[in-house]
Amino acid sequence: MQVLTFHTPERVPAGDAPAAAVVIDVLRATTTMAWALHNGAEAIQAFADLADLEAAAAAWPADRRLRAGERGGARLEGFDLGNSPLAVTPDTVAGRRLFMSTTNGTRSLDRVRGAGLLLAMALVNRTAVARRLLAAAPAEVWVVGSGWEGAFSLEDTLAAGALVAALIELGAGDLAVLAGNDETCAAHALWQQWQHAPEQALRLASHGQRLIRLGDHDADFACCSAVDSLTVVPQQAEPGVLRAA
Ligand code: 3SL
Repeated sequence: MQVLTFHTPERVPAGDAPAAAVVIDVLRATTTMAWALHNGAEAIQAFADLADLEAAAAAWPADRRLRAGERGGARLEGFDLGNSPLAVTPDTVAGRRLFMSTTNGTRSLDRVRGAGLLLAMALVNRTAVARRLLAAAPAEVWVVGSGWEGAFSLEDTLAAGALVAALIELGAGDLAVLAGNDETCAAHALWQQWQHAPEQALRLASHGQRLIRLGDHDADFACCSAVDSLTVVPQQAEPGVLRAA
């Protein structure tokens, strides 16, 4: 299985959809999605566009929906939730669908929604995602970091490297996974550097610094850097809708 890494959704080639894609937004969209599904949310419906989100949410029973999301790290006005993985507790989300839009993560999902197999990954579920990929065994997988408004982000490429390391550890073969894609080799090297201190990397990252400026996010950093703390795999079940797999 060859891994092609794209640091941002903007770098994903237009045209053909891949057989398999993994979208990463460690801080914090895909971490929050994984926790919400782990805690019993019925599904996550992801939107790049807020008007589309409002229309779809309005058509859903009020007692079984939550609007969740942020722009620039701050909760969207009038929404039930922001984008913290700590807020998606079982009491809040069980049995409900989250209609979700975030600055970068939901745009990344939208970019590869045509993939045959589409998974959402963060550090919290990287080994579970690696196992799912190995079971599906696509010849090629596109790993898409969300970045920040078109720019590289340390934490998403770090997580891409963590996924690559897990694939190799689980027997995918290092040459098969790495060869021929410089971004994948660089992501793997980044993980070798930070694997014993992922929270430190998240705090140093430009978006980590943005969250620190916005206020106390200590618990978010601890949660988002807890490697392999979950076994849930958010998987696209219909366009834009992710369910636990
Ligand atoms: O960019 C995104 O999609 C968000 O995850 C950003 S934040 O961590 O919620 O600010």
